[in-house]
Amino acid sequence: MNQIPLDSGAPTMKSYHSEVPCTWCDGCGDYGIWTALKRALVELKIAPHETLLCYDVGCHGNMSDKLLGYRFHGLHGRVIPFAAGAKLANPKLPVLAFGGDGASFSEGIGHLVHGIRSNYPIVFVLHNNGNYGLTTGQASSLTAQGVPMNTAPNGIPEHTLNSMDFVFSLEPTFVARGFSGDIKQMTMILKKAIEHHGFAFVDILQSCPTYNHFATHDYLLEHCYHVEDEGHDPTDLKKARQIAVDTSKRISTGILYKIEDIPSFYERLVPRQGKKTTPVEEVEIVDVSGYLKRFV
Ligand SMILES: Cc1ncc(C[n+]2csc(CCOP(=O)(O)OP(=O)(O)O)c2C)c(N)n1
Repeated sequence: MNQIPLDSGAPTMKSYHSEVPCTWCDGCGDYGIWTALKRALVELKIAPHETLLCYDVGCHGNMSDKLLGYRFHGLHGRVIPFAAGAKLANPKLPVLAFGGDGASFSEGIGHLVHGIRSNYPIVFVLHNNGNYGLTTGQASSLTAQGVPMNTAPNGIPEHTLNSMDFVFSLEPTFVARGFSGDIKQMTMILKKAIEHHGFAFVDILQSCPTYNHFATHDYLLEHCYHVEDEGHDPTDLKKARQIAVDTSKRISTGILYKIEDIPSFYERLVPRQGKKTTPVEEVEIVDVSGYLKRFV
């Protein structure tokens, strides 16, 4: 049965098991991200009923019924506002939002801008497969220039958006990058992102064997390196931006940037100052019939 288990014991990978079979292509990076997500939640002892997982529309969004827990599967490009709203209503709940590069850097890019600048206390995981996967390989703004795609047989005429430079221009408080073939490092990244108290931007370079023939699993395997192995200081903004942006020779992965002393959006809300309760705990039934009488 696909019911959320409410056991009081520590969660295991099995607690997240859904009987809905996966439909991703063989070799899709979504399998790795799916596994790392469950591992991160289990290692943080977060049970399926203790978190909210919000999915955009796309191949990655089809993960929403491939695991148990409270899940929301929304409109294309619109996952961030929903996740932020849910989190502000119930700030005690870890809220994670997942979106593709088509949704997040093309169609819904405005929401990403305001998610980062607002420092909403949520995790945003970018399934960065460099194309619109579900609708069969159209170019997104993160597709490499000159590469033939289904809607651009001669390659896209526009230049590729430098997503990391863009993200850093928005003054983020947490930026990480992972690779869908590295479950161990992705698990570490997701755990740190969940523990971050502001907006955690997690870019996962995801292999898409069907439509992405420029940043393949093998290419990413050969080019990615762990910043933690090179003693990177994630509080060094200048260095973080530089290693995030320059991927010409090799690709930095790990926690690239993190500062904790910037208040989140919720912490900045004046009416919430000093409140011990959350908005969902304050919801009450109000009799409005007295107000309605004014209109009759
Ligand atoms: C508002 C809206 N625009 C377009 C679509 C059609 N659509 C559905 S999935 C998709 C592609 C998703 O690509 P991406 O966000 O990169 O995620 P991926 O499938 O690669 O994981 C598109 C264009 C839609 N469902 N809703």
